Amino acid sequence: MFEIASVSALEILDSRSRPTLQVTVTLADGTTADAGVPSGASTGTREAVELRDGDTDRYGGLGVRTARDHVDGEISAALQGRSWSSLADVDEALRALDGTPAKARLGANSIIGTSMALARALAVSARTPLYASLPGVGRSPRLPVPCFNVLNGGVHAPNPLDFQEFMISPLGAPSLAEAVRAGAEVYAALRRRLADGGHTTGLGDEGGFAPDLAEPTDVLRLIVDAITDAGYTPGTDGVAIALDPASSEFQQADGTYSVNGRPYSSDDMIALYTQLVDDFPVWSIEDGLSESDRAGWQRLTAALGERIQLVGDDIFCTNPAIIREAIGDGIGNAALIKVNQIGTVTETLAAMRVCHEAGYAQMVSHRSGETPDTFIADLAVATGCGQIKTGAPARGERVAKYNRLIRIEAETGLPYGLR
Ligand code: 2PG
Ligand code: MG
Repeated sequence: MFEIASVSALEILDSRSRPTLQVTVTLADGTTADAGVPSGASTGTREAVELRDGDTDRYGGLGVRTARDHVDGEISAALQGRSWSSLADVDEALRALDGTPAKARLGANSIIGTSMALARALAVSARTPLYASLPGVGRSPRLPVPCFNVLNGGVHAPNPLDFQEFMISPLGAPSLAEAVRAGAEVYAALRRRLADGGHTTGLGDEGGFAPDLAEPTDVLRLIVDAITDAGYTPGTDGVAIALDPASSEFQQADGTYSVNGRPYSSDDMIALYTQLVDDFPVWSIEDGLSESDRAGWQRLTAALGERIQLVGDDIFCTNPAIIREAIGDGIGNAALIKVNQIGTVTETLAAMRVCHEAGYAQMVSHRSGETPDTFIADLAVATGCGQIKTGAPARGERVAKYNRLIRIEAETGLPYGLR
C-alpha cells in the first residue's frame, strides 16, 4: 500500500521545440519522481487525446497549460489522501476521473505523465530499478533489439521522401552493447555514403539523415551499402532493415497511395512491398497500409505475414480492444507500443498482454517528439518483448534510451534479442 502526497506538472519543451508536460509525483514517504511526456506527429485517429491549449498567442496554439492545470488541480486532488494498492489501481482511477473513452477531458498527456511518474516513484520507493518494478506481461525480461531510424522522411523531415522511417535492426548482434555499436557504425558509414554522393547529411526529427531522395529503393540500396561498409552482413544474421512507411500520411483522398509522385492502389502497395522484401533484407514493415484500409491490411497480411513482421501502429493505437478486434480480423502480426497512444502504463501493459496471448510480436516505441525520459527502455526490458525503436543512434533524447539499455545490460546481464 502507498499514499500519494502530491502530483504537479510543468510545461517544458520537447525535442521539436513544442511544449509538453513534465509530471512530478511525490509519495507520502517523501519519494519523488518525474516523467517527460512524448508527442507524435503522424498520429492515429483513434489515439487517446493529447490536450493542447489552442491559444494561438502562445506556441502557435500548442501550449499545454490546461493539461498542466489538470495535473496540479483535479488529478492531484483526486489521488491524495487515501491509500492505493497498485499502479493499476491509480491508473483505473485516472481513467474513471477523466470519464471519456479517449481521455479527452483531462488529456492523455496529463494522465500518461502521471502514470509514468508514479510507476517510477514506486520503483524508487521500493529501491528497485524501474525495469524490475514494472508489472510484466507473463514473460521473462530481456534486452530488446534496437531498431535505429537512420533515414527520415514523411512528416518527420522536409525532404521529398514519402516513407517515414528506414531503420536498421542488428538482429545478429551478440549483445545490446554490440547492437548499439553496430547501429552507430552503420550510421557513420551511411553519413559517409551520403556525403560522398553529394547529399546533405542534415537530420530529421528522429535523428536519421534527411537527404533529398524520393525513391525508397535508392535509400534501401544506400543502407545496404552502409551496412556492408561498416563490416556487417546485411540480413537477419547481421543487420536487417525495418521500414515504417507510415502510409496513412501519404494516402490520398481517393484511397490511393502516392509514392514518389506515382499513384498506387492497396494491391500495388502490396506488390511493391513484396518486391522490396525480395530485393532487400527487409524483415519488418510497420503501417504498410493506412489505418482505414482494413481490407488492404488483410490482403497484405495474407501475402507477407509468413515472411516478415507486419506491425500495426496507426491501425492499433496501443489500444487493447482495438488490437483484439484486429487480431480477430487477421490484420498484421505485431503491434507498435506507444504509452501515450493509450494514456496509462497499465493499459499499455494490457495491450502487450493481448498481443502476447495471440502470438503477436510487440515493438516498444518512442514518439517523434521526445524528452530525455528513458521510461520506454525499462518498459521494453520489463515486458521482455524483444524489440524497441527509439530513433537514430544520435541526438540526446534518442540516445538517452539506448544508453539506458546499455546500463541495464551491464547491471543485469539479461539475454539480448528477439523473442
Ligand atoms: C511512428 C512514430 C514514431 P510519431 O509513426 O511510429 O517513430 O512517429 O511519433 O510521429 O507518430
Ligand atoms: Mg509508425
